[in-house]
Amino acid sequence: MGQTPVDPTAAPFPPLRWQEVARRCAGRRLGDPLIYQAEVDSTNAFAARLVPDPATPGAVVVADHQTAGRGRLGRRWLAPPGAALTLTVVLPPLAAAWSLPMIAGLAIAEAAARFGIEAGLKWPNDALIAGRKCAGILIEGRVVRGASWALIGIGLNVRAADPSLPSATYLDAHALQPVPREDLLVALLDRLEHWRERAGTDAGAVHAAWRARLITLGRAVSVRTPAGTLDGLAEDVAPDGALLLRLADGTLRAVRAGDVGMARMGQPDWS
Ligand code: BT5
Repeated sequence: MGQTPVDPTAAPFPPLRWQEVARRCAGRRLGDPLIYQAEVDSTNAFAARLVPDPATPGAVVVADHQTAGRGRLGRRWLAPPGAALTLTVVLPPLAAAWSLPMIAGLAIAEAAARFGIEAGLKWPNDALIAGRKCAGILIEGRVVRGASWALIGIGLNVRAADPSLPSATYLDAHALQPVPREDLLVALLDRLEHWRERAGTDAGAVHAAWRARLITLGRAVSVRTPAGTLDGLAEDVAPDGALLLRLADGTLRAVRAGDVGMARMGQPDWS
């Protein structure tokens, strides 16, 4: 299915019917309370300001528009107003913080699957459809009285992607009919809750499910790390999520942070 460029003169996308989402999440572990903002700087920044008051585990901040949406390493997250799901889930201190990107990635892929869309995961924090990025995850922490609260930020393109991002895609471009953002958000929180509980009882199962969805594995990659770029074969992922990279000299290197470029026609593409 082709992608249609965003027409700036077209009617704006309708706001999220957040009251409906709040009603459907009432009494659940995630999404009660659901805090809606029509416009905010960044849902992660807003959520950080909320912790610890109210220190509500499972609180979700969702916005229709971010004026300063954040990616990793100072990068930006861009989305036309009302076109994406942009949210942050506030979780209490967790022992296995390394499982958070896994949980979030699995939740994105499984929520998309409920609408017949197959999304793969790119190490460490992207979701892709047909090779293009449809979602990103930003995990941040907020330390309060020695305890580190987790902020799971998710941006998922639904109606459109920002026209300045040629390698981005959005769910509706791959769906037979428009994906209702309300249903998608409820599905996303449901899958997050499922995998978060699983992480507490069977971390190995979370790792295995995440690993099975990683499209990065088995490919020749270039990984930009804080210490420089590494080329090699993305062989596997360690239990803590580190990428295990087989270098040309045969050694196996565990990479904990970086951006993966996958070779496309001989040129690494980091987008
Ligand atoms: C990420 O960073 O992909 C994490 C994005 C997390 C966004 C959510 S939205 C809700 C919450 N509140 C926030 O403020 N942030 C989180 P990174 O791996 O650094 O990727 C950033 C790069 O992806 C940018 O430099 C662009 O190239 C590209 N990009 C930006 N917006 C995009 C979009 N909507 N779709 C696809 N690619 C995008």
